[in-house]
Amino acid sequence: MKRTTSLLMRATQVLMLALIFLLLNRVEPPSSKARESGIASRYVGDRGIENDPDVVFVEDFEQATLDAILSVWEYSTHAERMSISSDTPSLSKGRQSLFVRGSADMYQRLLPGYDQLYIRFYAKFETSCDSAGHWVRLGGRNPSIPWPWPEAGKCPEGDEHWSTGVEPMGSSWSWDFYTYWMHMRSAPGGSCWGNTFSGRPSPWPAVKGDWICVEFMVKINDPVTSYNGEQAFWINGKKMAHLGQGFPRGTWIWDGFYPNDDGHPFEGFQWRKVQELNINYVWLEHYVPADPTCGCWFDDLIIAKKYVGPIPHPQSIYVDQSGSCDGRSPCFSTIQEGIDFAGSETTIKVVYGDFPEDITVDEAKALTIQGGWDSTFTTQSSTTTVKSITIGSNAGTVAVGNLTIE
Ligand SMILES: [Ca+2]
Repeated sequence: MKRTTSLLMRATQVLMLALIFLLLNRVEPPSSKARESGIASRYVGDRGIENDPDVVFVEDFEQATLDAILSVWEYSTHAERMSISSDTPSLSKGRQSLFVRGSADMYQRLLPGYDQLYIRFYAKFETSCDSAGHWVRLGGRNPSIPWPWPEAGKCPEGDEHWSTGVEPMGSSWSWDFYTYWMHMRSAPGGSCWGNTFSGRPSPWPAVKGDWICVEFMVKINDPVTSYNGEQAFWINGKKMAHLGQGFPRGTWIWDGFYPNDDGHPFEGFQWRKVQELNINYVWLEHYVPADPTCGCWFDDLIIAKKYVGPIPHPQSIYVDQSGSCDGRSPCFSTIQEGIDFAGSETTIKVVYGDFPEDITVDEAKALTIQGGWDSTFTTQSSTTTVKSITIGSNAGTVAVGNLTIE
C-alpha cells in the first residue's frame, strides 16, 4: 500500500511538473478562424461521407485492383501509367491511393448535371516534377458525351461547353484556375487558352512532396442571360480565390485576370446561354507532356453540392489494446499512436488497465488524455497505467486524468 501511494505521489509530481512546464511553454494551437466547416467535418476519415445527401460522387481508390477502380469510371487512358500505392493522406481512412506517372486520365459524367458543385481531393506531386500541364477539371458539355473533349484553343460559345480546374501553373508551380467559358479572353493571336485569375504567377506556390487538399467550386449562372456564375478554390481548407459578379476588383491583361484594388470589379461568369448546359462531368487528368516522368498521387475525391473541406482531425480518439474500442472510431491499440494521430485539439480516451508504453508528446497540440474508461467507453471510473510520459520542448498543452505512471 505504501509503495503504491509513493508511486502515485511520484506520478502526480511528474505530471504536476509537466503541467507547470507546459504552462510556461504554452504554444497556442493553430487558429481555426476563417476556416469553413464543410461536409467532411462530420465524417472522420471520410467514413460514411458517401451516404451524405449532398455528396454526388466518391472515389477513394480502395478497390482491390486497378481494373476494379477504372471500371467505375466511364473512360480512362493509359492505365499502364497508373498503379495502386500504399501512400495515403495522413487522415485518410484508407490504405490505398492512385499513383500516375506521366500523362493519363479518367473521366466520368455526372448526370443529369448540376448547377453548383464542389470537388475536393488530395494530391501529392513528386519532388522531381518540373512542369505540370493540366489537371483535375469540372465541366459541362451539351449534349453530354462519355469521354473528354476539351476543345483546347477554341473559345466556347456558351451553348456547347465550358470547363475549369485548379492546377499548379506551368513551371512556376503556383495555384490558379485554368478556365474556358463563353466570355473568356484570348491570347495574342486570337486563340483561347485557359484563362487564369490570380496573377502570373499567383501568390500561392504549389508544394511538391506533400499531400495537399485541393477543392474548387463552380456555380452556373442562372438565368442563362445573367453573369451571376461564380468559382472559388481552397488549398488545405484555406480559401485562396473567389470570383463572381462584382468581385474581386482587378485588371485583364490578355487572357489573365490580375486582382488589384485599383482595377474594375470582375464582371462575373456567364458560363452558359442555354439551360441545357450545366455541370455534367469530372475529368481526373494528370497531363504532363513537357515532363513525362512527373508522378502524382490522388486520393479521397469527393464531389458534392456543398463545401466539403479537408478530412477533419478527430475531436476524440479511442485507445484499447484489442484495437476494437467497442466499434468507436478512430481506434488505436497504443496511446502513442493516438497522440501521433491527434489534431490540434483532441481528447484521447484510453481504456483502463496497463499500457507498458513510454509515451512522448512533442507536438504543438492541445491534448487531453483520459485513462480509466470501461471497455464500452461509457464510464471513466478506473485507472490506466503507463511506464512513462516525456514532454518535449515543442509540446502544446496536455491535461491528464485517471492516468498513473508505474
Ligand atoms: Ca484511399
